Amino acid sequence: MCDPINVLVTGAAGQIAYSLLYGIAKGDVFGKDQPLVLKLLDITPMMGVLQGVVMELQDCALPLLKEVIATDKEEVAFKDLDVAILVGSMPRREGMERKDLLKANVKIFKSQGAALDKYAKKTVKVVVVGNPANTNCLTALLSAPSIPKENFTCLTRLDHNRAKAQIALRLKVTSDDVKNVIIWGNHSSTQYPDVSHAVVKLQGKEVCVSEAVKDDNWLKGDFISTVQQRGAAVIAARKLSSAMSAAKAICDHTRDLWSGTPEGEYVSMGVYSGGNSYGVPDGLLYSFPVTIQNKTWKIVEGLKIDDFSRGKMDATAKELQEEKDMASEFLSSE
Ligand code: NAX
Repeated sequence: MCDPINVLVTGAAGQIAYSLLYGIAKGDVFGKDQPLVLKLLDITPMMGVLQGVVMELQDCALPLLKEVIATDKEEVAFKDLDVAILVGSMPRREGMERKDLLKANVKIFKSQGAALDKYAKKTVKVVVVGNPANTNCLTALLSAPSIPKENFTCLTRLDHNRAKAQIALRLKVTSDDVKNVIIWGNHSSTQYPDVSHAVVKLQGKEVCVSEAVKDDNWLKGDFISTVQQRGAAVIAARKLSSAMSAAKAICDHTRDLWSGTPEGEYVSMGVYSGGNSYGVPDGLLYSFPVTIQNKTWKIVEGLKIDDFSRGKMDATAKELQEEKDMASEFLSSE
């Protein structure tokens, strides 16, 4: 067995973490022979609840879990990290303006970015989940100048999995028969779920999703809005936001970052745009199709973009630019 790695989950007393921690601790993400130390960060009023989570993790009696450290202190949580999964954020309260929400989150992710910069390993891989995920990720990245920008990613895998699942349900196959769907842009209702390059396995043969579905109106209409609005639909039905599926998506995202993507397959991930791919402006944290090898992601280049896609990709970039401008204002005034 190798040395344990240090993995942090923030928002550890929350509902996504409750579904996520077991998967990580039993080896679904870093492999069945990778021991780990789990660090759990939440805010001070949640320390009692967090102790309950610690007890349950202990009671799972998992061989890979060497130690659990629960804390409300960033200097403890961020020390020597190999992986940081930032789930905790300020939730939107009733009547709260988008601007106020952004401001509260800039404060959190500026502080956590600075803590990464100061205490974590320079090789740390950072996965931001807490919303607004793309802009929170950008805030953390900008606040951690000594860590490579490429080490920061944000979660759009839940949207990616939702898109796969909608196609699979429509074609009466399983999700693993569908590959290379893309989520472009922001993890918000402006995201663009795109299946123009996706393929599906039907009777042992790979065919384009558009040929298999044979309904362009659906693909350009209800399919897109169903994926965009899926989070709201889950809240309406469950009276709580997605947790099980979010935890699964975080496991998928982090496992791929750690071990790579399968040959011939790409996944969606929010990453730093250098301004050289698909006309997305430099400096946005935008979801692209990526492949991963040796713990390094690469944007899939050269996919053909038609006018319909172009419009949707630009609209979500515009929203991200607005969020970025607002966050920058708060970043400099904080
Ligand atoms: P919960 O409200 O159940 O849990 C959040 C936890 O974060 C709470 O325990 C809270 O005390 C803690 N927290 C707040 N501020 C903190 C800070 N500064 N440091 C450490 N912990 C802090 O929310 P949950 O359902 O678990 O969702 C967590 C976040 O994930 C939300 O922001 C949510 O919007 C976001 N999501 C993002 C998704 C994505 O695809 N990017 C999908 C799922 C989810 O909606």
